[in-house]
Order: sequence, then structure tokens, then C-alpha cells
Amino acid sequence: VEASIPEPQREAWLKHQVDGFKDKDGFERDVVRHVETTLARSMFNCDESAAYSACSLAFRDRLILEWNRTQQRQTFTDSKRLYYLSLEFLMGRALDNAMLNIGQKDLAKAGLADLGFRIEDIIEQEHDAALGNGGLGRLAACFLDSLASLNYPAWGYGLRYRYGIFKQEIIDGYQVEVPDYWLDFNPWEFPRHDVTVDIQFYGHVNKSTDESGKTIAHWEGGETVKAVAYDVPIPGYATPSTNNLRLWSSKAASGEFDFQKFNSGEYESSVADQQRAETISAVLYPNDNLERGKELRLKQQYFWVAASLYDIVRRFKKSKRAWKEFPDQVAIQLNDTHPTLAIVELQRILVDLEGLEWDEAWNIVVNTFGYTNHTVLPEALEKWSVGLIQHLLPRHLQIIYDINLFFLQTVERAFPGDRDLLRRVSIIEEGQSKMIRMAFLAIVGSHKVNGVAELHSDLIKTTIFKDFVTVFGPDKFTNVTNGITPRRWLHQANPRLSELIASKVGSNDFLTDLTLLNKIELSVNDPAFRKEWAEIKLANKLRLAKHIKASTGVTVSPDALFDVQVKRIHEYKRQQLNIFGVIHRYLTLKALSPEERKKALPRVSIFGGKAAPGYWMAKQIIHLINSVGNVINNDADIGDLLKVVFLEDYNVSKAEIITPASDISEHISTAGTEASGTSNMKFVLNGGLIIGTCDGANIEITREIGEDNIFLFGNLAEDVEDLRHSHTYGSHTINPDLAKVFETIEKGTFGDTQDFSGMITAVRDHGDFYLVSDDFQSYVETQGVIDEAYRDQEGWITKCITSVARMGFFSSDRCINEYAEGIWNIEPLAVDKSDGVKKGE
Ligand code: NBY
Repeated sequence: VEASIPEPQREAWLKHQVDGFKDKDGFERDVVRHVETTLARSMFNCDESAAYSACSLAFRDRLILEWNRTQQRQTFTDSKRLYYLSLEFLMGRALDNAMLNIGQKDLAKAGLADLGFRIEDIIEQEHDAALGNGGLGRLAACFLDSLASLNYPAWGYGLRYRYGIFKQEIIDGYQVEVPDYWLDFNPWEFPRHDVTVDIQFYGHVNKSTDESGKTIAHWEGGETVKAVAYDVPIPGYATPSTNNLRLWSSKAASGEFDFQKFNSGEYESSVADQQRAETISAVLYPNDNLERGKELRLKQQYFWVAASLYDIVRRFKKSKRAWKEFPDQVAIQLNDTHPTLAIVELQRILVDLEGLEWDEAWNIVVNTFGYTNHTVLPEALEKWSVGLIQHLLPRHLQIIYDINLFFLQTVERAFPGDRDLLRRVSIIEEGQSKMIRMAFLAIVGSHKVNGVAELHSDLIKTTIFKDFVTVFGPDKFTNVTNGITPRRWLHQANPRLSELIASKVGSNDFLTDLTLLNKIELSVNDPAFRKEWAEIKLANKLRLAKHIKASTGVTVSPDALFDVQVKRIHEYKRQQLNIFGVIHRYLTLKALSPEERKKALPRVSIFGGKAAPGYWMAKQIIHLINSVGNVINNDADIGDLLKVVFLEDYNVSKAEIITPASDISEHISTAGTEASGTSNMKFVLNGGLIIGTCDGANIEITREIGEDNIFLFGNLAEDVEDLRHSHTYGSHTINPDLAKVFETIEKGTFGDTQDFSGMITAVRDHGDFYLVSDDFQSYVETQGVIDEAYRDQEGWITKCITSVARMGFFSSDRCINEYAEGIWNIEPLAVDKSDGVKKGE
């Protein structure tokens, strides 16, 4: 307010109001200006990288103007906002997305051509923003796209890691991790050096009493680290709405202390303090679905949560409303339990700093938060040791104990005398060392808890959170099936298919209402449509074949069936089942006579994905895939009938090439382990079919597209427990075909037998927890069914078109609307079209 320009001078401001480029000429002028001034270069030394920078800056200028208008509109209307707290935002590249969402890609293409560049080469210059591990981080990115596109007032809050997920190199068949230093030049962020928050760690708690006799807690001492905001504009598609993603970066708090040290000659130790502070936001933890309880990780969580809440509360206080209105103005969604401390921090702010009574504060807290669960795997459920929290956040520990006490008292009142129930639902797990169960804290501190696919949402209610259904009743738990943004995953990744669909739908409206895809089903028998459909798939496969050649040296035929499994490497996702199946196929081919062999259907098995650096078994799986590829790809008997490739460094921009090129993709987790999966949706939306287990969103995909259009196999979730029990306590026999596969590996056919023995013993001797052997036969048979289905090319194309037509449900727009209505209670903000000039392409 203090910085606002006085009335008399505002005329000058209005007279000089800036605007982004309006046409091709204006775009070119902006690019040249940025090359010459911002980058201090000229036409005599403008390479593709400089052209990328300048082009991005020209688009950024436009985004930030829209961003300003959007924020002003939101402030002016004083509408309720959603804050999406996620430790991961797997954004990928921004330029192509910005051009398409603003609706100026054609203009940029022509402008860049005038200036001597091909737009494809310029887009390729961009480094992925890889601030995430896998599905959870990418979901957050899709949600931001939908929130902006649907005009919801919403902000994302995350951490600005200096190093995103590591870059994967494959050396001699092994994964090697290389740091991903991505911030060298990032035109998409705006440092807000004026938006900072001091974050406190360690110290102790003192109590005092005020005049009325009320006890007040004071958290004192310890050390302080500064959080600096970096804003990333998030453009909506075909709307001027541009939301904000605010990422926090850590810096040493500039205090007298540093200066003292500096002046007294302790220069090195003052630099060391600086570096220690910067460590907090230095690196993304590379584990997916595994939690390791590291102190630095907890510091990251609190640092990010405290900075975000300070910001949210500061914004609310400007409105001068009463505290009880907080939940009418603010909804906060917790992406998994990683931000659960936000619940405790808000309670601390309200009680310790704002002087509210405990109950009044707690009401506000619970009505503000929603919690999304993404896993039932026990090793992924976050727990922090009481000792660690006591040390790092002493006041928060007291608040957690009080939250637990009051919660257990209500349980005791409702279920008197049930000591075991109290023990089971307690936020504090008793034992050798006491642990805080973050999921339980998140449930108690939220008004809604949701799973991410129907099966998953049922499972959390009947297994890990069963007792909480008893305590709170079933209505606190709900399902919101995941979705994906059709802008990136269809329009951007597969422009030709998007255009073909638009020609049948009659417009691009399916990009904002994906259910309109159903119109293409009317054309399923139109020969011209089918022909073009097939041509597009072939072109996408050719593009991937080129990429495979360039990155692995392996030549693959685009006429072969492309079979893809790309996702994080994890035993529960069962890449080992896939590669064992590949070996079985190889053995079968080898056993055929040359005559018979000629009749086999050629296949390319394509793998990709990162293993967490400390996950030994996952790394062995990568090694086996590469070793098998090495043998099969060089076997003259086999030729084009079977190729096996592992694509290095799978990430969002690689996914944009791989997804449109698949015929079959694999989503084969042990039933009941994959919460949802989202790549399954991407593949089907791009005209690929899937082989999958009855798990996660596969089940709802089947419901939508029809059983005839998906290849399901394997045991059901309800049978898993009994099977596991029988492995351990009954006689455990291995499927004979799988036993032959093991023999082949153990003979040394693929080299180094010792390296692969862990994968074999896990199945044969250690109880086969993931049911690889139980599902093997069904898997292999289903792959045979796929071969036969693919031979019938006409039937195959019919399945593909029908499936795409029925995928409307899986848009993240549908998903966000469900959250908005059922959990956040927010509404889209009417946009004055004259506010901006955006129009989607
Ligand atoms: O979230 C994934 C689920 O596995 C997938 O089924 C689902 O579709 C997707 C979106 O809902 N979970 C996931 O990606 N999880 C992580 O990446 C992750 C990362 C870190 C930690 C735990 C999980 N951690 O505890 O540090």
C-alpha cells in the first residue's frame, strides 16, 4: 500500500501502460530487443540458445502482464483461493506450452523463421524443469495447467531446488547419476528479492502468563534461515488467466552475526554458514515411494511450509477479515504427507502469535486443509522420530502432542474403554523410538482425505486408514480419480493427432472439454480417417525410432509392435516381470525352426525410467534389461523379430516423444500397489493400447473404454494377501516357464550371473512378494493375445480410435472440478475477455 503511486501521477503511468507483442512484427521486435539488450548480443552472434532465450523472454513479458492482471482481479474480487502445497512440480519445458496456451505458436513459428530459426530447434534448446520424481510431481504440474485453464484462483507453493532429479546415464549397462544443474539460465522465473520470510529452526520454548492468566508459548533462540520467493507464471489455455507458482529458495539470513564474523576475520566460517543455509533448497530427494527420515528432508519440509503459510496468512490479513473467515478465503491442499507440518504451523500461528483459543484455531485449521494420499505401500508412509522433531521444531512437537491428546480424548468419549483403538489411531507410534505418523496427523487435521483412483480410495478405507473411518465416519474419505492435461499430453505431444481429431470434432473445443472426443467414434469406419490415423502413428513411431538410433545405436523397424514401459523403476511396478517375459519370448523364438520363425510378429521392447540411487534391486533390473538387450539385439537368428532397448534419462520431454509412438504400453503393478498411474491415461489418449493388471486407474480406464479394448491379466487385489501367505507358509512352486528363464540367466547367457541373482532369489527363495511367478503365465498368454490382435491391423485401429473417443473422463480438468466442488469450495473467477487477448490455437 505504501508503495502505491499517488493519484496525480497515475495519469503518466496509464499513458505509458506496457503491453506484450500483438502480432508477428511485434514478436520479432521483442526478440531482437531481448537479444540486443537483455542478452547483450547481436545478429552476428545469435546462436539457437540465444534465440531460445530471447523468444522465451518475449513470451515471458506477455505472461507476466497477464499474471499481473489476473492477480489484480483476484485481489479485487477478494475470492477464495486454493493453495496447492507440493514438494514436487515436474513441469518439463515451458516455451512450447506457453506458445500453445497463449495461442501464438503459429505466429512465433513464422517470426522465428523470419529471423533465421526453425521453431522445433528453438524448443529443443530448453532444459526440462525436473523438480519431481514421477507421477506425484507430474500430477501437480497437470493440476496447475487445469487450474489456470479453468480460471480458478490458485497458487502452487514448492521448493526451488538448485538440482532437480538427477540425469541418468547408462554406462556399460549400469545407471550412473549425474547432477542436474538446471538454473544456469531460467527465463521462466522471477526472483522476488523483496518477498522473503525468516524461518526459525532449533531453539527452545519458554512459557509466560498474560494478565488474564493465560499461558503463552514463546519459541526462542535457534537459528534463522531466509526464504526468498521465485515466481513462475502458469498460463491457462485459451484464457488470459495466469496463475502463480511460488518456489522458495534458501539463503543465509543476513544478521549482525555474519558481519561480526566477517569483520573479526572469520571469513571462511561466515561463508560456511551461507552455504549451510543454501543447502536446504539445494537438492530434490530422488526417492519415489520410499521415505528415509533424513534431517535435511525435514528441514526442507518445514522451511517450505513455514514460508508458504507466512505468505498465505500475510495475504489474508490484508483483507482485514475476522479469523473465523479464514477457511472461507483459503483452501490448502496437501500433496501427500510431505507438507503435513503446515497443519501444525497454522495452529501455532493462530494460537501463539495471533492469540486465538485452541478450539477456535483448530476449527479453522481443519476446515482449511485437505489431504491427498498417493500410496498404501508401508515403506512410503512418512514417519518422523519424536527426537528429531523435538530438536528441530520444539514448539511444533508440543502442539502435535496436544493435537493428539485432544483427538484421543474424542475417540475415548466415542469408544469408551477401547484401549487398542487408541493405540492404533494415535498420531504417536509407541516403540523403541517414538515416531510421528504423518498420515494420521494429516487425516486428523483435514476436513477431507482423498485417494487418487477408485480402487485406491477403497483400499485406504479398508486397510491403512480403516480405524479412521470408524472414528470419523466414511464421509471424510473420498475419491478423486487422477487426470492429465490434454493440452500437453495430446495437443503439444501429438499435434497431428490433435489436428485430425479437431477436424472431426469441428473445433479445438475438445481440448477444454475432453468428453467431446466421443464425436470421433462416429468416424471409426471412415476409411480416410482411419488411414490418416495409421499414418500419424507410423510417423510418431519413425520419430521414436530415430531417437532410439541416436541414443542407443540400435536400429528398430517402425513396422514392429512397439511395446513400452516407461516409469520409475520399482519392484512393485514389475519391470522384472516384463524383462522375464522378454527372455521367455526370446527362448521361444530361438526354439522355432527358421521357417516358423519367419511367421512371428516383430516386436520392440522399450524401457525407460530412473532408479533411486540407493535402490539396489532397481539398479539390477536396469542392468539386466541392458544385458538382455545386448544379447538379443546382436543375435542373427532373431534380427528384427525382437529388439530390446533401454532409453536413457526418461523425463517429461522424452515422454512427449515416446507416448505418441507406442502400440502397447505396460502398467503391470502387483494388484493393489499402484495408487492410480497416470501414464496409462497418456498412452491411451495417444492411440496406444495397454496391457495391465486390475490396479489403480487401469480399472476405470477399462470401465470407460470397454473390456475389448484393453489387455488385462493377473491376480486381483483381493487375492494378494492369501497368495503371499501361501508363499511363506505353503509350498511355493515357481511357474515352469519362469524357471526356464531363471536357468537361462543363471547359465550366464546375459553375462554376469552374480549381478542378477538377487532378482531371482527374491522370487524363488524370498517369498515372491510382488507375485511375479503367480502372474507370469497369465502375462505371457496375454502378450500372445496381443500379438494376434496386432496382426489384425484393421481391428487394432478400431480399438485405438474407440478407446481415444472414450477417454474424456481422464482430463485433469474433470479432476480439478471435482476437487473444487467437493473439497475446496472455490469457484472460477469470471474473466473479462478484454483483460487479455489470449485465444487458444
Ligand atoms: O502418485 C504416485 C503413485 O505411485 C501413482 O500411482 C499415482 O498415479 C501418482 C499420482 O497420484 N506417487 C509418487 O509418484 N510418489 C512419489 O514420487 C514420492 C516421492 C517422494 C516420497 C514419496 C513418494 N517421499 O516420501 O519422499
